[in-house]
Amino acid sequence: MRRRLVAGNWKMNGDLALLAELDAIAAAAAAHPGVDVAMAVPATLIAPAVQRAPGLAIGAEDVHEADSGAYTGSVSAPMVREAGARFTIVGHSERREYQNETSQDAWAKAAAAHRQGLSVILCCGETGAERDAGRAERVVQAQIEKSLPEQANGDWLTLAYEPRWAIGSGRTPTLEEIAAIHAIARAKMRQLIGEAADAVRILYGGSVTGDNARAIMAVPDVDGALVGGASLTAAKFVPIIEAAG
Ligand code: G2H
Repeated sequence: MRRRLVAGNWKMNGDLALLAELDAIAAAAAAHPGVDVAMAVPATLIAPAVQRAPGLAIGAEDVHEADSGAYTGSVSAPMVREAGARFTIVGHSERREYQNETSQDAWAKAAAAHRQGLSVILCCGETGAERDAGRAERVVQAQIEKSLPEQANGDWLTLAYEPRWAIGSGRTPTLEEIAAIHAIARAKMRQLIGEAADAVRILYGGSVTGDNARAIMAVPDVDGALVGGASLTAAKFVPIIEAAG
């Protein structure tokens, strides 16, 4: 039985003042012990977020694949772990789009994070053009094939399906479209890591709100949500936790 996970992703937003939102989010998480709640924040906010909300799983939005070295501006898995992160996102579509990251990069980053004992949310998802061309399923299968670490299991890895055209757009796929991709993602993981795939959670991400979360999380093989815009305030994020509970 997979526990539901509701994970926020602040992206390049937030400051020390915004950490006050974590108080009500942590309270909602405590009130819903059957739901795992996590929040990925900018690297500079990890330590103060952990201090503000010690009961909440605070994570990073990305890590470099190397533990250290001459990579100006990058942040490594040991660094975010030392700051108090318990997990990291890797392979987010905004990293793929603006930093030209590939599925192979996501694989290496996931492995680097796992070496440090961090949990990983590994993202995949097709572009609008790929969906329009009828290639969504094949694209997601290929991304999983290239990015899923061989040693992946549900103890430390979560997959997130985020159709790029749904991110921050207010548009979401139909529930049938979500179900279809989650089913092929599960099948692809089974092919790659066998029965361990059954314990790997698959989150849906892309314009999740308090209004659509309940219906989306009722779809088979949807084990929670990765939430961007609606994670920036407790008023918007708490209803998603409640919908999962
Ligand atoms: C997808 C999602 C969170 P949003 O990127 O990762 O963002 O909920 O704003 O579409």
